[in-house]
Amino acid sequence: MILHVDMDAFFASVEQRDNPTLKGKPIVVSGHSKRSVVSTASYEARKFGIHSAMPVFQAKQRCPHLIILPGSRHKYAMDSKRIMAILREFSPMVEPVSIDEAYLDIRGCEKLFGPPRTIAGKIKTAIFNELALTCSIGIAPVRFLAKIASDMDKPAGVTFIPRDKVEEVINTLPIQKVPGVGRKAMALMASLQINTLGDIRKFDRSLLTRKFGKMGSRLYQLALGIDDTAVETTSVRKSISSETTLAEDISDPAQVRTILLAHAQRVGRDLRKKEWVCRHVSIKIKFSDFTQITRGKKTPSWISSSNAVFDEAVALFDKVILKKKIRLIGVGVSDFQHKSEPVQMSLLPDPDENFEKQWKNVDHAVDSISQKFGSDVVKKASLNPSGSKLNQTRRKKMTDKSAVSVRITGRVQGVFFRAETQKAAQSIQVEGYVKNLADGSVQALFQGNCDQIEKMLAWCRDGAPLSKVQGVDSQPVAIQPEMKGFQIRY
Ligand code: TTP
Ligand code: MG
Repeated sequence: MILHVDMDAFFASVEQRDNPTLKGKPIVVSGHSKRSVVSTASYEARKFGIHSAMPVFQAKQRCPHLIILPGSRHKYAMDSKRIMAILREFSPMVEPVSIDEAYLDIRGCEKLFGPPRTIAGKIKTAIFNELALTCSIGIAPVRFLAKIASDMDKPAGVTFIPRDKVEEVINTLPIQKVPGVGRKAMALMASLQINTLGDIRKFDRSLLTRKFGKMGSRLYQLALGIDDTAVETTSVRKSISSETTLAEDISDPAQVRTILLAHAQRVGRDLRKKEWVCRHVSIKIKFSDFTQITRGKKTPSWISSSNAVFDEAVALFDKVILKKKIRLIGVGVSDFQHKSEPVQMSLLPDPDENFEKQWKNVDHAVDSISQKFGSDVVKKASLNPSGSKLNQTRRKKMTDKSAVSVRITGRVQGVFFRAETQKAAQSIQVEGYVKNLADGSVQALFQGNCDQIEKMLAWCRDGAPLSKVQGVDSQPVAIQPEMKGFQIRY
């Protein structure tokens, strides 16, 4: 069976979720100029006959109190990423086809998650719990019918077309609903009295091909319930990266190096987990004015040790002339191959070979400890230059106030996680904030005495009931004197 998942009024729903005062109101996402068209309309606006691609001035005429929002592609892309990640928890065969829709081949997943309708229900719940957004799902034995089905009961509906209902659906399906049948083809369809997909079967294939070209032959197949288009997954990852938006903008190169090291460790760990080696390292820096640069280089040999990634990243960073403060730092690797694949050996002896071997041993030890106890347990000494500041403070006095900046990765970007974190923080009585970062992780700042902070970190590691925490990295930061209570920031 194939599932087609399509988000409901995607851009508009994201806006309504992030600003509850927009809930239940007619809104559109679009530009404000005379020439702008609606990219999407909330279901409340659709009641006025407003739809995608309609000029905004016309939409305004239909609904004078229409709220027009500029939207943020970046924000929608982040939600889209999270949606696709949720879908991949249900099947390895996921094919995203646009920012808000994807096909899933659920063959073989039924033992794990139940029959198709149950899987669809679980997907809807997972997306809603994590992102507070609704979707509609179509289920059918072939791809094109799954897509058609997802549109049959919008919003928030699940439509199942079982095998024995396929013929009935085809016989009654208006031909214009078939993907690919545009306005031009429709005129010809009318002249041939083709009103439903089933009507196609009245004609032979060669006539359909003559009249409609390639599409004619495809329609002939579809009318017979045949659609060989498989769900294509592009499971090969092209890059691995790790980045953080900093709690405060920084300009101290030593601090930047510490952060580069943390990212190199994370990226290196991912590489080794997959048993890959890489040939390209890059860094990304976003400045306080939101301008961004990336710098990359091919490495002299295939690498997988965190230290080698770090060295390349630092070499790239050292060439950057810093004129502005930095708000985001990231490290990425790409150009992979499996570590067992033969590599072109250098003709000259590699002076770094022994060095790389030593680091492999260190990485191995760090990876196995991280796997057992979580990624924040072991860090290279240079990450904690003064031995953990948190530990020092604890040695001094457990009741001393301190603050830590925390990055939590995994399936954590959801309203629930933020709300649960706030609740936990309030009950443990730490001050601070929690917010989602654009890369899908969560950033928090906890401020309180050391045992309160430890409790809070332990809570994060265990995670909220509906989340899946993968890593909790904490770094001591300066105490924020103005902080009062614990807030959710957006
Ligand atoms: P759609 O899935 O076509 O529409 P939708 O999700 O807004 O509404 P529905 O409930 O009917 O599925 O498109 C997904 C997003 O793509 C949509 O929210 C905005 C964007 N989009 C455009 O930018 N321009 C367009 O012309 C269309 C159709 C969509
Ligand atoms: Mg949609």
